[in-house]
Amino acid sequence: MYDLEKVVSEIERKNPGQKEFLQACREVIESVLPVINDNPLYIKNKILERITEPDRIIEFRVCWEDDNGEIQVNRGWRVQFNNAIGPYKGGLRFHPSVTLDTLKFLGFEQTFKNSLTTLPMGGGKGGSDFSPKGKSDSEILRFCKAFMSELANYIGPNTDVPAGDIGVGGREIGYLYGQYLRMKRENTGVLTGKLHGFGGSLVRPEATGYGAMYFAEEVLKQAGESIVGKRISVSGFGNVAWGAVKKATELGAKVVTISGPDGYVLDEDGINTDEKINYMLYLRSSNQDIVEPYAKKFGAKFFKGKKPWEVPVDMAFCCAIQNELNAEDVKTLNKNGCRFLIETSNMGCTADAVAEVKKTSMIFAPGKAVNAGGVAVSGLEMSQNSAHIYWRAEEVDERLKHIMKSIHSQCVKEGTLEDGSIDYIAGANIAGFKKVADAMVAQGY
Ligand code: 2IT
Repeated sequence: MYDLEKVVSEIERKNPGQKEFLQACREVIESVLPVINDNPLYIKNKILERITEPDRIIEFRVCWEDDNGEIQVNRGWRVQFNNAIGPYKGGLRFHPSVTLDTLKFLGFEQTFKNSLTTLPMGGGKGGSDFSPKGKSDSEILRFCKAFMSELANYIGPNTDVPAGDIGVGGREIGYLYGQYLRMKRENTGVLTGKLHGFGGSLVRPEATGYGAMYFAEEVLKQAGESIVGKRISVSGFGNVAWGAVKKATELGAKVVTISGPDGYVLDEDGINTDEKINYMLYLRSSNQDIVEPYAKKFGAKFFKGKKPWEVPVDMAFCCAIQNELNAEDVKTLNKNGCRFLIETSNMGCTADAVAEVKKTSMIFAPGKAVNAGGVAVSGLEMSQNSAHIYWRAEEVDERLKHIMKSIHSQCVKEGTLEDGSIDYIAGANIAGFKKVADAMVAQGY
């Protein structure tokens, strides 16, 4: 029999100082420990010890020349976490906050998320401490070439298929893929999130945000409600927030906030026209990491240095970065009548925030279920690439909807409590875990 605190302190001893990885491990283990303690095969096969240890970590130096001719040195990683159910799959993050700790937590989460999608994908994550902020297009190109020159040795369409994440969008994926093609001369589609003209799936750019809304619709349906007329706050302004705002508006909800490191925008009229929604794409491609220009352009309010959680809403979607929403924010949301907290970024809520939500009647949906639509459509991109075909947008969107519904059903199946309410955290963790654990048992050590 495993004891939670003993297990967690052993992981802490093995991974000193890796707070985010430990936070992610604790959350999953809390949910799955009863399942493990109940299954002699999981215990005998040391599944818990094995599943919290990445298969391997690749760390490399990335040297590139800036526009002044000066050599810059960054660090790059690929964490190949678990390939029991399919090739390693997960994004690349370029952000100054990236450390090995960050990528281990993301790779760990990705393993269970990918399992939930129903598609055959293992878990991986990579990236660099490179900051795209203020960089010119040629600097981004030179960095991407240097990064891929090293990474290309470790990836392949049946071994490891990276994609985008924070700081890595269509442009960066294009540059990375171009370098891979120059080196390997293999059009196998080894990265997902490519532009449509060279193998990218339609709906991939929208997929994470759309998927989050499809999942939220299921949560609402389960609670006997509808998304129509709901007032929503969103944090972030990047790819995920963009897709979420677009779909929420289309489904009849009203999104009133977006945010950046500079503060948040409150648009009481709703971020609801093509011009407003597409302006988010402009903000992102400008590489400045700010949202204030939106307020100036559309006559909305801007709150410098603040987070959007103080705005009264029915539903809150955190779409920016890990640990962006804390216990105080949950208290404020709850006090102001918010009833649904939909974690859309990876581990967007601190452990204290999650504990706080549990004290309220708010319904909480965890990131690894909510945001799985992005990697799911990446999986669909892999299928299209290996079959050398393209699917129509409607077909991809239909499959995405189906996958999000299936993730919701898995959460209900594994997370329904005695009183009939649903613990979405337990549901997602247990469902995601079981498939990977069973594969590991079947494959031996
Ligand atoms: O966190 C995520 O799931 C992603 N960044 C997307 C990964 C992917 O392979 O599409």
